[in-house]
Amino acid sequence: MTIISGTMDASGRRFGVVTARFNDFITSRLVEGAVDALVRHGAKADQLVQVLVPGAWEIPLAAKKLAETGKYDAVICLGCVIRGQTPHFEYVAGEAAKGTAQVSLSTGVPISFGIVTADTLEQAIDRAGGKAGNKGADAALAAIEMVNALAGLPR
Ligand code: INI
Repeated sequence: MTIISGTMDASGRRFGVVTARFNDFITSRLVEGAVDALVRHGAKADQLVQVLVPGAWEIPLAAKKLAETGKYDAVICLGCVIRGQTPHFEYVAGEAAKGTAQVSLSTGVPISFGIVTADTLEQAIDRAGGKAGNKGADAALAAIEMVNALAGLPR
């Protein structure tokens, strides 16, 4: 059986990062985690580009525009949606998830999902460098692996 899997080598690769400013105290930690993971795996910091958008709702469009430039091997989406008293959470988180998936499939560019969806602020903190790790770093690692896995597919 032939097994195709991606290495974790990010050298020579270019990544776009789309970051929501909403809940910036969480998303800035996700950016730190993502950049640290990319650079530790060989990406050059000066080859990274970050697009800031107002909130998670706006992430898919910015990811699509970045992916369509053809300049990036993958796009990493970072945001934080925290459940409130109204159904707003469901709309924002749902569309961010659906939209990023759609962008990946329609452009063929790997888009990783580093959008924390949490019931409480504490859960979000835990996932932004706290006891549950850093979802920005996880999303960066997923992007690296996908770029290399897709590069290994037969043409
Ligand atoms: N955007 C987020 O990124 N996180 C949230 O928790 C959030 N909440 O709770 O409202 C949020 N709302 C803003 C939304 O993403 C858009 O920026 C806004 O609706 C304007 O289009």
